[in-house]
Amino acid sequence: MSQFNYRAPDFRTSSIELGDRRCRVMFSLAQPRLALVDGFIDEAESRHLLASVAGVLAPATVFREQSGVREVSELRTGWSAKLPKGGDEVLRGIERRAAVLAGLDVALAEPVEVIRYEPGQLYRPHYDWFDAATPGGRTRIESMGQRLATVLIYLSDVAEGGSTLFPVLGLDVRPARGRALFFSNVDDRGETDRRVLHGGAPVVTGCKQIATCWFSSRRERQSLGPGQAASEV
Ligand code: PD2
Ligand code: ZN
Repeated sequence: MSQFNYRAPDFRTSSIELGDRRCRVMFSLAQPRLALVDGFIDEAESRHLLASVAGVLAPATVFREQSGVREVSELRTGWSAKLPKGGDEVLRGIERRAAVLAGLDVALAEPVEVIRYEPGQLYRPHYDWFDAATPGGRTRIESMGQRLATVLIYLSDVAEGGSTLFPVLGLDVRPARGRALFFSNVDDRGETDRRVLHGGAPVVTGCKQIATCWFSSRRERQSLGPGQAASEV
């Protein structure tokens, strides 16, 4: 039996309709499901996200799956801040578009995280999914669900370095402002996928700014309103 009943949209088309805009598919893979789309976010929206985190960026943290705590680590340097889910009209539009790209209900979107990398800063290869064999991973999955999908939105170009790398797939995605990279963290059987190991290469020159929208298998408890049932896939 599948762990999760999720299969991402088919990207074998030259463009994809995301509700309020049609984006060009630059590149896609069927296995694992992955797509790079152009024109996902416009300049005003990028500037809005960056302005929303100005002054509140803090050193980025990683989730330690053994202990279940988040901490600063050399595995992930750079600066980050989370934006309140559905915090304003621009953010709601971006969350809705990311949900259509992922083929998931927007209620499953986690708060968008904006990340800034300066020269030398990086995110070492990792999985976005949580490991159910670890105590912290198991607790996370039980409370908030498993990470089913990731949408990385590039808010800036980078002069040199800063690619998103997939060592198992042999992919190197150059950041380009306005593009979004989607990938599924589970395979067609709904099992966590080891092929989507990925990281952010060190920035060499310039500054890399991205926004990450992860989708969980269970909507967050705190986002449930009165009388709303928890939805799960
Ligand atoms: O900044 C990146 O390219 C990157 C790479 C891997 C971001 C993430 N993972 C992430 O935010 O999960
Ligand atoms: Zn990641």
